[in-house]
Amino acid sequence: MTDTTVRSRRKGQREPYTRLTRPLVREAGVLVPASWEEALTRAAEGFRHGVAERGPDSFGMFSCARSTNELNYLAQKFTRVVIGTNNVDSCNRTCHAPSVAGLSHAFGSGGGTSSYQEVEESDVIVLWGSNAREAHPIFFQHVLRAVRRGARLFVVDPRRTSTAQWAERHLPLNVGTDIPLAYGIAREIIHSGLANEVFIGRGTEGYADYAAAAEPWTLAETERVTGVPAALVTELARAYARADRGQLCWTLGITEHHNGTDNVLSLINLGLLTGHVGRYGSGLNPLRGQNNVQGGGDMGAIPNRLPGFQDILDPEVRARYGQAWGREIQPRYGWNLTQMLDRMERGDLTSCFIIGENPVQSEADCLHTVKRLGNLDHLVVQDIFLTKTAQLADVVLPATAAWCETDGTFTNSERRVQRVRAALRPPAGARDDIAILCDLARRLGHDWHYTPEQAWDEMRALAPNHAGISYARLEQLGGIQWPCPSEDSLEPSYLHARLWEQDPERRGRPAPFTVLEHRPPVDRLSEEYPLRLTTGRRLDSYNTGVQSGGFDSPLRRGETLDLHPVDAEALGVAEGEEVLISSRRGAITAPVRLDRGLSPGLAFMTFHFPDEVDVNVITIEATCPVAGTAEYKAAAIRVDRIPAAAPALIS
Ligand SMILES: Nc1nc2c(c(=O)[nH]1)N[C@H]1C(S)=C(S)[C@@H](COP(=O)(O)OP(=O)(O)OC[C@H]3O[C@@H](n4cnc5c(=O)[nH]c(N)nc54)[C@H](O)[C@@H]3O)O[C@H]1N2
Ligand SMILES: Nc1nc2c(c(=O)[nH]1)N[C@H]1C(S)=C(S)[C@@H](COP(=O)(O)OP(=O)(O)OC[C@H]3O[C@@H](n4cnc5c(=O)[nH]c(N)nc54)[C@H](O)[C@@H]3O)O[C@H]1N2
Ligand SMILES: [Mo]
Repeated sequence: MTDTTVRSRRKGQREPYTRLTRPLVREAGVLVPASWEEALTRAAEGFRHGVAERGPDSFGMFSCARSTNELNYLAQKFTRVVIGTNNVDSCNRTCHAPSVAGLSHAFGSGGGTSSYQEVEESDVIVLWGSNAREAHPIFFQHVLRAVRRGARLFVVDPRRTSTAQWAERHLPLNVGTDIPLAYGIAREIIHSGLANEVFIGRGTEGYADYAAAAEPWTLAETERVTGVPAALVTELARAYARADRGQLCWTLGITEHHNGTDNVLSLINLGLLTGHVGRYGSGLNPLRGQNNVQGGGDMGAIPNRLPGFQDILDPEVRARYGQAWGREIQPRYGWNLTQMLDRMERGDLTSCFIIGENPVQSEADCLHTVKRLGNLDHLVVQDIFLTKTAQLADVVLPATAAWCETDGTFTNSERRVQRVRAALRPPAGARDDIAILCDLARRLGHDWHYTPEQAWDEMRALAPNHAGISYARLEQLGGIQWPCPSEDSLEPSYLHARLWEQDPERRGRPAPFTVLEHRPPVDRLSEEYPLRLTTGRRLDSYNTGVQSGGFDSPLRRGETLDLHPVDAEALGVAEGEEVLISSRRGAITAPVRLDRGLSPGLAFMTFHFPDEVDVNVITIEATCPVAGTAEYKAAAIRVDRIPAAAPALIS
């Protein structure tokens, strides 16, 4: 533990954040109210100055996965055209970037391959590292409909979550052992003669190496490493392989690891092995995080893709967009969010525009993030609340809330674009995200005037997979899945049917199996830090709690350290007792809650109450080298009783 200050405040209901209704600017170190005119001028001048002094790559944009596709389209265009860099990203980096990386590696496209309707009509559903009952409650209704129809539900999670309680079988694996478990399942499928030879022969490559790599993962070895009883491994393997329609859905239990992309690939391997992809009812689906994080990436608010998920390194693509936008696109990938934070530390990235993100509380090892943001010359935050991140800004711009106060579209985890409409009047003084962005662009020499529909139409004229999705059609059909290249037709609800084609020409690039190595969590358990902490969500709260923390709810019980009763007893702590929780990064305090759904040695916390218990002070920033996502799901901690004299420590 390097920082001995304990970060916790009195538990209980925090003061609600009040909606931002006036711009703020920093004067003599303090944020003070300002007119829109002054705040916008300061924001724009800061960016202009930064670019003039240090070039466009000294700028970074964090775009908002809560806001509309139209805002995300314009945020990436602002970055690429008004500023001239590809440094644009969003919370997808903390979340499903490994899913996008893994799926594009295998199939050339980063979207989930199936649809909710197909999930309802499938025979076997595997929810892997996903607590959908609490984190995807709407999607979970589709799962339950399938279960009522007789589908078999398997849940792979170290904790017996409320999702697992609905499952026919729960596979309680040790944190960070997903690759061994996937290999054990694969070997069992292969040895039972259940591999889908037709699909493997037609649609894949690299099978022999993969099968050889699975060979050491006998049932005994799999059970030893993962902790999952061999009988459950066999049962899942056979059920999934024999299913006529099998759905494999995953979320952060898979992605939020130092090897998140490898974890995703280990599940894709299972889909390829069984042929559960590329046909109706079978699919490989990441259930995405924030309401429009799928859309944000589709719109190009990521450093390596232009709208429509088109690769920036493709010169033809770049030329097309460059021509339409009147500025050449840089022929290289920008920095992702993780890299941008690193570049702040090194002094290379000096001005930053954060729209609807709260990295001060959401980043792993967040005290480090605060230091990095503190290095910036110019920070502009556009949010609906004065978050802890906004409190560090030079200029704060009050926005309207996309989900209820603005017009536009969102895209969900089944790639379905849907209209959203302003249903509430925004508080006086707040301005629409798009209007603010246009105003800033105008101050920087670009005559931007966009309605949401104009932004959308400009985007779909450039992005072939969105070309057929007009507002009129969305109105008429209630929602349309991409790809949708034509206004006259609809594509099937699932992707990659080509992989089943007999004709190699039509089949195109085969999907590769990937040979993977098991690499356990970076934060090793030791005598000093003997417990495994995993972090995640609860139904009653949302992310850093900015939007969900400020009102009373009979459901919400505040932050706790969830422990198995066996550990609590060994530590001599009782339910409700406030304890000291330390990792190699820092320390916090929280009351203990007993949970028999955990296994001994495993603890759980959320990150929903950071104003009271800032759990990201103790999480580790070890990141996936491919996707940049941090290992939020595996920290090593110790828990100590707080001696009577210790409260003086607590700040
Ligand atoms: N109510 C609510 N809903 C939300 C959110 C919210 O804050 N509140 N946030 C939204 C966002 S941004 C996202 S990204 C999604 C996230 O949705 P989920 O990923 O479902 O949520 P988490 O609770 O973070 O993690 C899921 C599970 O991963 C398990 N897990 C931990 N380590 C491992 C491991 O090594 N292997 C496996 N297989 N599993 C492991 C945890 O025990 C946990 O139950 O939810 C979205 N929906
Ligand atoms: N320990 C731990 N930490 C985690 C995770 C974990 O599992 N464990 N999960 C990670 C994941 S998956 C995610 S996605 C991140 C989330 O990280 P963040 O995105 O940084 O956190 P949120 O609390 O979702 O903050 C979203 C912000 O958007 C603002 N906002 C909402 N709507 C609008 C709008 O329409 N316009 C504008 N301008 N602003 C708006 C909200 O007020 C809020 O400040 O956290 C990550 N952090
Ligand atoms: Mo997320």
